[in-house]
Amino acid sequence: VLTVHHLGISQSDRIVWLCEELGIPYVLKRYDRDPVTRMAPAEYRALHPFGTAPVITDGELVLGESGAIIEYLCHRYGDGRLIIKPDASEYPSYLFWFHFANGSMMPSRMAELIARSVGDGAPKPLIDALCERSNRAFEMLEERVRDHPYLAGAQFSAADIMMMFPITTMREFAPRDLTPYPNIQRYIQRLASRPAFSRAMSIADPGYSVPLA
Ligand SMILES: N[C@@H](CCC(=O)N[C@@H](CS)C(=O)NCC(=O)O)C(=O)O
Repeated sequence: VLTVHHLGISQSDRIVWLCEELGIPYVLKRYDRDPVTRMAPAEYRALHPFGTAPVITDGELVLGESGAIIEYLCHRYGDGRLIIKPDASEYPSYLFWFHFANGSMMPSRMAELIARSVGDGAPKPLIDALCERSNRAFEMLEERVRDHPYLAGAQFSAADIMMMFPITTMREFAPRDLTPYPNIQRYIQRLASRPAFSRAMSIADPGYSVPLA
């Protein structure tokens, strides 16, 4: 049986959302973060050598990394739905944004978080450069969703599932005022209005409301 190991208020909510979108049966196992460090508890770490969320288990298989899990589930259990096919004109955009979410956007958000938390302990030009990277990511996204409802274009895809966390829940850790980004605000509302999204969030983190606005 497919088990989604969900660390509370984390990137693993993507996997619950994906399963709800695709109607894939799964068992949810929820773990709370360590109350002091906010890191994954020992029980979660023991699941996978890297020990970060998300992790799924499927029979003998233990798989980590959001992007890998999403591709695995879409292909193995979802008939390739939510993946844009290589012959589609939107394929390169789909690939770019799917990978940009975790390959560049999340690292830039993490760098911003660290730069801001070390404060005076780091040279200001370095802090500015790190924050500027994150600014660029938001500006690019703002531009992309100006005329496209979804990252791949007209069609909702796995790239949108990858992108939601860095622009919503991640703002709890690395604050970001969305006032300068009206298109991103509309994009977030568009994704959040999907029934599978609200269902997934109430299953994954009952009582928590994802910062949308
Ligand atoms: N690129 C990884 C990032 C995983 C990651 O950093 N997850 C965080 C949750 S948002 C985590 O597990 N933090 C707790 C810890 O590191 O102990 C993925 O998408 O799977």
